[in-house]
Amino acid sequence: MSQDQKPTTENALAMGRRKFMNTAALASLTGLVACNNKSGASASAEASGSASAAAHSAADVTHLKPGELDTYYGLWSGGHSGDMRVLGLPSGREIHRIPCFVPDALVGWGITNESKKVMGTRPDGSLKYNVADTHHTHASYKDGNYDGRYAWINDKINARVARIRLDYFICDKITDLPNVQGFHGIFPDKADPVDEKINYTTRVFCGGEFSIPLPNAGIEDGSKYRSLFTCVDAESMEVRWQVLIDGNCDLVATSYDGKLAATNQYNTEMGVHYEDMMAAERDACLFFNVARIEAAVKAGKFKTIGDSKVPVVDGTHAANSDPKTALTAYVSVPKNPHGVNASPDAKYFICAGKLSPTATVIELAKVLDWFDGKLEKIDDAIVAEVELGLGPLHTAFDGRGNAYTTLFLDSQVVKWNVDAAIKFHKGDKNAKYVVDRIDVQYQPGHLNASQSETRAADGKYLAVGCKFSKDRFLPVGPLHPENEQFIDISGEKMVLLADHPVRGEPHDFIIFKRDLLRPKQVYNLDDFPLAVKDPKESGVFRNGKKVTVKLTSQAPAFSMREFKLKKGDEVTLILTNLDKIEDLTHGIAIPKYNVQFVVNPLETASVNFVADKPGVFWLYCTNFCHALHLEMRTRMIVEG
Ligand code: K7E
Ligand code: CUA
Ligand code: CA
Repeated sequence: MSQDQKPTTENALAMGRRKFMNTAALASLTGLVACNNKSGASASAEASGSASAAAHSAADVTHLKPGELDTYYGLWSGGHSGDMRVLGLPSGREIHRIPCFVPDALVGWGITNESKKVMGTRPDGSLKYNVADTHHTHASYKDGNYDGRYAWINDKINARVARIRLDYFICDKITDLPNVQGFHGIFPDKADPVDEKINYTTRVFCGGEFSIPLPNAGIEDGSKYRSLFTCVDAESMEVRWQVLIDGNCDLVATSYDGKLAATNQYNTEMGVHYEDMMAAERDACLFFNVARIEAAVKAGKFKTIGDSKVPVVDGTHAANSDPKTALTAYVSVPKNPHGVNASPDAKYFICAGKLSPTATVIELAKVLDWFDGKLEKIDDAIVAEVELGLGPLHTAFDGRGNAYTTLFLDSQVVKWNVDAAIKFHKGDKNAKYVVDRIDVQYQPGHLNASQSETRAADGKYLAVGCKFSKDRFLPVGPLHPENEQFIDISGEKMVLLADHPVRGEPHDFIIFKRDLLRPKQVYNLDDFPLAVKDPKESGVFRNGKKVTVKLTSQAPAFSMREFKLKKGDEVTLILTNLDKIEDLTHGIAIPKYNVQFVVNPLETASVNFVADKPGVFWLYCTNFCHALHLEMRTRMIVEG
């Protein structure tokens, strides 16, 4: 195969089509085409029929036998659903959805007092926000690998960051970022820049994408708008500090030594119209010197903005021209880059060009040299800038020196070798850096490989989030699902294994080995201050109009068969599930009162409502828990 170091659209497409035939043919011969579209079927008809045994068994890995467990977890952003999805891979089965920013009727997220406290409420008790747009999810690190403590996910709409506890797979904190709009990229740090003993995540960095007046007043002059880069404490979830910057933030990456964080910038022009945002030929990858920023905050070299008490240091060009004191460094990157990813060998950040057909490789040691006054020009930290194809967006890694970049416009993933790209950039025009290309269906955004963003990148699987599915699934009207594709990257050539429809719009995800997590399947009764620890504590406790109803569940009954209220009572209903057995969840619904939530084994949850409707109401269990599940009811009598 000829090496296309400078791919034009035509040769990239022509080449891709050849590949597509091969891939589709392989897929058809391994049975995948049974549920596939006609392009796959016709391709298979023309195929020579020489699918290798290796490809066959590779495809089989996505089809687990009944009862078999997956070997990887995937944490997927839920997109507009405002939740996090948990997948098992390689099968791609969705196992769980963790509600975060948006109510979820299954578990009663946004209904129970406990979940509303996490989500945030207005003074009248209603939820502060009902919508979200999650893009990026990343998990906490230790020693350069996931440690199974936490994951974080962003809400772009309302500039919130949610933390997920990975022991119980629940969202336990949501933090609003002050003075930020369009909070986009997020990445936890992997170590402390100063204290070597802290080899785990203690900070979460958040990129503010949209520039606004600071503080936000209705000012039309866009040249007065700025963006902020925010650091959130991983444990307390308090906002630690912010950096005022020129341009904007998009995606975020962090170095393995904790010294550097970076964000790619597509709007260094600080334009307010999209034409203006594309005016310059180059934008930037903006580096943050974490230790210096924290020293500046400690030394009181900050201001605050509006009502926020968060220290804001100055990271603009004007304040950071001297490398010896600079908090930030702006590395020039071609036209409206998208995506910045850290290579698992800890050496490089790679920015994809988006409007430029290139990827830019930045060597982190050289960025640190610049901060130390040992590198004259910050742009000399660029060690490669190579053409990959049209519309490069995001990059993943296999731990064997190869990078995989999505090409949005070419509808491809290109596999390329980083060292070869560096050699090519240095002048060795024989260095063949493009290793393989594969067509994907269609227009890929994010991709990620198994363990990609860790030191333990294992180069087995690659998932690709395709923004358009077009003809890949049964038609369901105008709103198409997206197509998440699964690719085997264990060999020299990529092999497409499976398509999965997914509701919009996940953007990003991570994939890691299942033994990195040890989830708990039963709660601890003592973790709930309101727990009703014994059925004998059940009852209706009245204090004037304020009434507390304490209830427990144990299959197949609630602790009270009935209870009485008076019209107008302000009720807090507390339910503890005293069943201790794994998978024995009960639910409770109150007809006409808009209440439904579940309690998992040894969990306690509560709701508030006003008993404003007299009558008889059957509270019933909503999870089929027992042969007598249908009989699991409690009569609530509201006297008029
Ligand atoms: Cu990570 Cu979609 Cu928010 Cu790229 S963004 S695709
Ligand atoms: Cu408890 Cu059904
Ligand atoms: Ca630009």
